[in-house]
Amino acid sequence: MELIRTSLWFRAAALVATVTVVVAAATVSGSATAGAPAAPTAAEVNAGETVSVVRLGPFVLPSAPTGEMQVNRPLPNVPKPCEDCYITAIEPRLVTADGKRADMSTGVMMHHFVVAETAATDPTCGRNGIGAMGRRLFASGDERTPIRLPDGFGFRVRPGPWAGLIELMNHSETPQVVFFETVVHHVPASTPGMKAVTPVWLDVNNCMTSEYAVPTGKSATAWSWRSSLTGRVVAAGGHVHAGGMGMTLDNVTTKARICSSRAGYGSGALDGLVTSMSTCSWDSLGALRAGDKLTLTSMYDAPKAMGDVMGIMLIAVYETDEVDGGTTAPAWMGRNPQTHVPGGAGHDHGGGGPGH
Ligand SMILES: [Cu+2]
Repeated sequence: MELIRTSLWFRAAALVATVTVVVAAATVSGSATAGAPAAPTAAEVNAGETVSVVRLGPFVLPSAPTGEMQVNRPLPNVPKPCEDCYITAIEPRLVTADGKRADMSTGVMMHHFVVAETAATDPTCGRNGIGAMGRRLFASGDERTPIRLPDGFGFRVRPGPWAGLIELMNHSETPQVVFFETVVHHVPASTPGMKAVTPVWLDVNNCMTSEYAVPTGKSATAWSWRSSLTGRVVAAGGHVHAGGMGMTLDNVTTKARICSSRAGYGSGALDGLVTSMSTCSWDSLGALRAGDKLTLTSMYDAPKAMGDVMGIMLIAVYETDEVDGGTTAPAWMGRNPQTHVPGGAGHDHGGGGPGH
């Protein structure tokens, strides 16, 4: 994936990856939208779960004398949190060497992290474009959305390598060293009753750079996919950039809303930045049959026209013929995004380089 558009690209120092098994509760960045109900996240450690922290880094971010410094690199071998296990929750974070949150309050932006199973084929891209890296499994933007699957569901970790991509930015005039971590909850594969889910990546500009253009003001951009899977959607979470209101996912064939993922915005040093996306997680967010048309709609209220925003939703599908099983998800998980987009959204952080 060739996204290097700055001469200031810098190859980071040798990558050291470690997996630490932590038995205590995970820490969670509390960024849920005030007052709104939230889907279950990685905040709690459920009975039988082990929590592992997969740490990537250090990433050395040089100072940004001309506005921003970018580290954009493939990660050919991302360590797995466990083997022969199910992942039940994931929380991404970007931290300094002493474990403090690294973010735009000190000029650091977590642009994106994507991890894929290299031996598996991506459900929506095949091996085309970004699908060359394999089946996309999990991703994080600067909002660092934690996701928890409903009780009894898990992503089955299978033999074979994982690979990733990471892009980080330093907008400050001070060099910085950061680590990317995923806090992963998992249970052994032998856990009775666990149901495996399939990760499916839905994207307004799928298989390519994921970037698309929005005009000034309100816009809704739709993208559709004919499902190749039969089952139930059990989890979903979106990703938009500054200026985004959120996104919805509908099964157009059955005329059913599956999930609405709303953007939340920060304040103070994080003013104008997306700091949270709501997620949906339930044992049935909606039935899905092979051939059904799924439509993703990405909504922006942009203070200016932008050429490089994103609209991505990752969903987890429990493949089963019992598509009408499970229980009905609470109505708020399907509500339209109604987030107010602050006036500062979409501004350049230092300007000149790639957008965010
Ligand atoms: Cu993005």
